[in-house]
Amino acid sequence: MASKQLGFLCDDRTTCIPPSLLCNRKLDCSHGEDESKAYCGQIPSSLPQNLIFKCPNRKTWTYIDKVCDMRNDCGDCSDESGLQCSTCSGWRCNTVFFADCDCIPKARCKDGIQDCADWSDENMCTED
Ligand SMILES: [Ca+2]
Ligand SMILES: [Ca+2]
Repeated sequence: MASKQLGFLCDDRTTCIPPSLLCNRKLDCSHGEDESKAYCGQIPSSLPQNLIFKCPNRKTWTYIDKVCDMRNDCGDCSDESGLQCSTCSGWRCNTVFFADCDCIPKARCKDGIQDCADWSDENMCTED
């Protein structure tokens, strides 16, 4: 996980939950304030604005802990772009699945399934 982690502090002032657990329909704070109307009534504007990432395409948004997690949450990979994410902890290539951006998890190297347009995930990438 990235180092700049911000979270949501529950009312007990001890439990800090990852932003993406806010309004996920599961009670993660002991009193359920992470699912309260105050935060979840008008998503995303009711959410704490420092915990969300507005996609540059202005069409959608995601939680800040979903930025640079190797998954395409903005739909156009803008949450995974090299501008956002300086490092790729997996393997970087042009991917063939749109759900992936240009960085795939190392676990998908040499797994017998093509992830990169040039097959480099199966030919060159090593899982370590
Ligand atoms: Ca929750
Ligand atoms: Ca993402």
